[in-house]
Amino acid sequence: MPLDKVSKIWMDGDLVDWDEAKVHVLSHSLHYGSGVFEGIRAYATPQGPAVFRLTDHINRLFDSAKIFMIDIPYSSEQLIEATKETVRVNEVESCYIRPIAFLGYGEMGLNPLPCPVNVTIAIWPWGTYLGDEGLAHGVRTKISSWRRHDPNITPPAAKGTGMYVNSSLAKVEALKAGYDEAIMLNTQGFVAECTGENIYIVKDGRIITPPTSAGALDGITRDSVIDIARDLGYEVLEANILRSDLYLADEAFLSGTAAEVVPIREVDDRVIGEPGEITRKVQETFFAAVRGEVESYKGWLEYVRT
Ligand code: PY5
Repeated sequence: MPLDKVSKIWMDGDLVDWDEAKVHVLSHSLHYGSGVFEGIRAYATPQGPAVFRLTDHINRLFDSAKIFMIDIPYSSEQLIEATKETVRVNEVESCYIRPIAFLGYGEMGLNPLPCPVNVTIAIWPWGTYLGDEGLAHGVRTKISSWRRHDPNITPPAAKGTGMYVNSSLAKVEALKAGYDEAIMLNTQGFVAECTGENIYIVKDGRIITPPTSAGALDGITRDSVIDIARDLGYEVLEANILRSDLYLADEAFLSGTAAEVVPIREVDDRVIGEPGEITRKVQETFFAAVRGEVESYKGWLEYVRT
């Protein structure tokens, strides 16, 4: 899927032309995966584009940076404003937003501390990550043979660029085997998450999602889904899930900024089926919330036009 270009990318304080947003081949992060990033979406609303939980995403970027001891040379307020400005100047109504803080040119040793820190914010129109068919009827998933990060090998709480080689290995394995997405177990064998999404099962009317201590990212969509589900009157539990719990689930779904809220229709060829009622209600409410149609969730929207 080629990228749908827009006009400008924010680069270290300037808005530069899309085709000019380039970095040196000896950038530290290119060699060692030493960057941190975020995935954010802006949705069309009657008041113009609204960035979904922008402040929470930028705060998580700073948390990831703290874990890797990357000193971002901007304040969170500056990056929030820069994100809004980037959406505004590109004149889109909705888009995906990718801020990244990476270590640039200057040092090639493994010690990242002396490296310059560069920050860019790019946006582009991006349809739902796992496809419209998946969104409507659910995706086919496979448990990966690759295990998720162990917290004492690489910290799952950080969105570090290099950490995504683990996701890519699992994603390719699943795609080559004819599935849409991989589910990853942690080193203890409990379900952690998917390659770029959190995971949930529904059993006997209750929603269960793995805790962050199982290796799940503290997803911002996950946090929204938990709030939405509880407001709808469902019980939500953060608890360890076994792969057999996935096979025997009444319903299952995943969530993430890029993927949004997507039903799971199969796990390892065990059929869960068409999206169930709880999945549907949570999904519908999520989409209504991001579009500004639910009064009580309007606090999640950060408008780019003032
Ligand atoms: N788990 C992992 C490993 C993730 O990378 C993501 C987000 C999530 C969970 C969901 O977190 P959130 O709800 O805060 O988005 N993944 C990125 C995204 O933009 C990158 C995907 C290509 O969705």
